[in-house]
Amino acid sequence: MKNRLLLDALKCENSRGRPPVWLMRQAGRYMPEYRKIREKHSFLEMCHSPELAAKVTLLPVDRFGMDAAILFSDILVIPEALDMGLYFDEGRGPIFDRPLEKASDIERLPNIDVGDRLSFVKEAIALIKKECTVPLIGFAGAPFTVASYMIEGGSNKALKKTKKWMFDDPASFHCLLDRIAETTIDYLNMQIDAGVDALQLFESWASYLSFSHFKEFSLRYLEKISGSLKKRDLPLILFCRGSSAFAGLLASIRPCALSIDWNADLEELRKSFPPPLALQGNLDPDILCAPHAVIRKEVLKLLGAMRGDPGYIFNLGHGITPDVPPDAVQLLVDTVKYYH
Ligand code: 1CP
Repeated sequence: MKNRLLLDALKCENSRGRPPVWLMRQAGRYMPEYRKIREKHSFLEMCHSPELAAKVTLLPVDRFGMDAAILFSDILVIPEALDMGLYFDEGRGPIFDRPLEKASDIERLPNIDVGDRLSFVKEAIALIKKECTVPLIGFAGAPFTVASYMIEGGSNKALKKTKKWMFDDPASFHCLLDRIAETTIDYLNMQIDAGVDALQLFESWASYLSFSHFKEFSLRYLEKISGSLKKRDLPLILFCRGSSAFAGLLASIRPCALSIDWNADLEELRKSFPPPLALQGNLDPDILCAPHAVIRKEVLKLLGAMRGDPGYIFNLGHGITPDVPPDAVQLLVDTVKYYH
């Protein structure tokens, strides 16, 4: 691996004068090269094919010069492996044929050998590691977020069924979170064995939880997962929508890094969370649809605020959206890379 900037920043030991840069969802629909492959294959076919997943993982690194690669896959391959019947509808996003509707449905989830059911991920990582000159980030969804898809039956921006279950029957809701956490631990340990250099957990829908419910239904499982990874020194990044509100709680379980949403003043937040905690974020992804002068100004503003910070990783506050023009991404990356 030639470029170790991300790994240095994760240890809060980056003294290169500029932070590493990568973007959540960097391997996705905003790239014409991605859309070209996608014309011939469904999204799940791409996830299931180690060759295609490896190729797509490397697309943004090769085109834009990112300092890290993130495995091309999805948080929903875990419920797919648990026989939930996942498919992607072009208009509606992910859909499960057999959503969980009641506590007894949890018993229906099979005990799986992750290394066997998700071997395509292992193979993709091996292929990527052969070619990649930057650190490879593996990932999984956090239990609350994954459970919400399994209960809602797909993408739903209200989470009414999930929260109803959580409040009506917290005991069985915990059973489900625990089942997902156990499978996720096996899955992340498989990714570690296959050679990833860092891991990120996505608790994308944490912002639906109150402070105390976040502690009970999210944090507890993030802690369980982070304490069960077989390589204790492998850097773990925690991403949450709502991470600025939950930063103190997240830091209390001692991850390597927090990925912060764009609502926070990162420079201010840094004062409460000094190294050795690394911080990642937090540009508003919609800025990438603004005129170039605005993008440059906002990127420079964030770089200035975090200047000289040995544990800062430049990223967005959430994933890049499909409407972002590729030249905006190049401008962002170049502005970070030529900053001094
Ligand atoms: O149609 C297409 O081509 C598929 C679009 C797509 C892509 C490119 C989906 C469907 N997932 C992905 C890749 C993906 N998903 C990655 C790959 C690595 C990268 O480039 O970052 C990662 C890390 C994810 C993670 C993911 N999937 C999350 C957590 C991150 C986040 O943004 O909060 C979530 C919530 C999903 C679910 C998902 N996958 C895809 C869709 C459309 C959705 C639903 C999103 C929603 O409910 O709004």
